[in-house]
Amino acid sequence: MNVARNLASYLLAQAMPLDPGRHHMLQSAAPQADHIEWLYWVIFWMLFVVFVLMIAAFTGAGTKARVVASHPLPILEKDEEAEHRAGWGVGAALGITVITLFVILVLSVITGRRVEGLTSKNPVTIQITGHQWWWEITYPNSQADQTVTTANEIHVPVGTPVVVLTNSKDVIHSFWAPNITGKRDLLPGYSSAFWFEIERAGIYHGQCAEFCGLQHAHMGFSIIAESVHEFQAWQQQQLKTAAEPSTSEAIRGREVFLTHACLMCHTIRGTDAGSRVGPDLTHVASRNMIAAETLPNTAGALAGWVVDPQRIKPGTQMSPNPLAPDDLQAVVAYLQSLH
Ligand code: HEC
Ligand SMILES: [Cu+2]
Repeated sequence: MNVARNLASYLLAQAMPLDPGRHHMLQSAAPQADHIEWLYWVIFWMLFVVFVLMIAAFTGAGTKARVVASHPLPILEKDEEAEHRAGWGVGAALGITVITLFVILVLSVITGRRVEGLTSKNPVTIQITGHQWWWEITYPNSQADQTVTTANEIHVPVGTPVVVLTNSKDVIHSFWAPNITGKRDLLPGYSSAFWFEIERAGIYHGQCAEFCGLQHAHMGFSIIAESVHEFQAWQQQQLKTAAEPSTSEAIRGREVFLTHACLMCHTIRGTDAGSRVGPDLTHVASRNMIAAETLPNTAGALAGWVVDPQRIKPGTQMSPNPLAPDDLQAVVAYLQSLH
């Protein structure tokens, strides 16, 4: 099986080079995705064999029963012997089909079990809350000031079980990072849990997999798997309150932020902004992307987003902010100082 699987993986990679870091079911980086990939290849080869047998049978039948147009149709005589054989043939084919489907069913159940199985030795716990159309990520702690809150970018340590608690603020979303594990629905008002563990460091892309409204396609996320050391450093940095702006422009930007609508929807810890309609911006500059993997986290993209998010993600909960150009520049400078 492994040879067949590797051969197929190899051929696929030749035909369609896989881009590490993007989402791909056939490039697993975690034991659970491994199990799912294994099931994929088992079913793939079973169906391949069925396909070849079917084509062979059709070809055989086609060559045998050719009717030549110029000849009159032969008068068929009832051939007891042949009918008997055909009956057995159909019966056998039916039996094999039922057995094959049953084997697939059993393998699916076994794979489901393997994916579920929880080995929680010193897990990291994260809470993922779905919003239209972004992901709120918290690392809960019994002490409120030790809780990290971020958006759309999930940092986890490599080789450590991660327990994920899920919930949704509005409609059903589905968390899907194909390199890591199967889909998990996030249901409003209903908490559930699953776990994963990543074997190889890297950035793995994920996507909402349950249609959740207009901007469903712009509801991506990424999982950043790093060494335990890097993860802890990241966590320590995220625990800090917002950096004090050091340039006069950034100081003015904070002023703009706190005197405009921004503070009605966003939190920046260490300032008066403490609302949770939108993502926590305390460390927004530490993220690679904004708006759920829709834009790179650059000055230009930030400015475009802040002025008119409705043009980038029509329907998003963030209202347009027609700021004067120098106010906009100042607010962007401030956001970029929030490491
Ligand atoms: C009515 C609520 C609301 C207001 C007002 C608002 N925002 Fe937002 N903001 C949101 C929501 C919701 C999102 C997430 C949108 C998404 O990703 O689909 C968001 C996203 C962002 C992001 C991207 C964060 C990330 O990590 O993806 C930035 C930056 C941002 N807002 C800055 C601002 C600034 C600056 C202002 C004020 C000029 C402001 N917002 C006003 C609701 C608001
Ligand atoms: Cu969705």
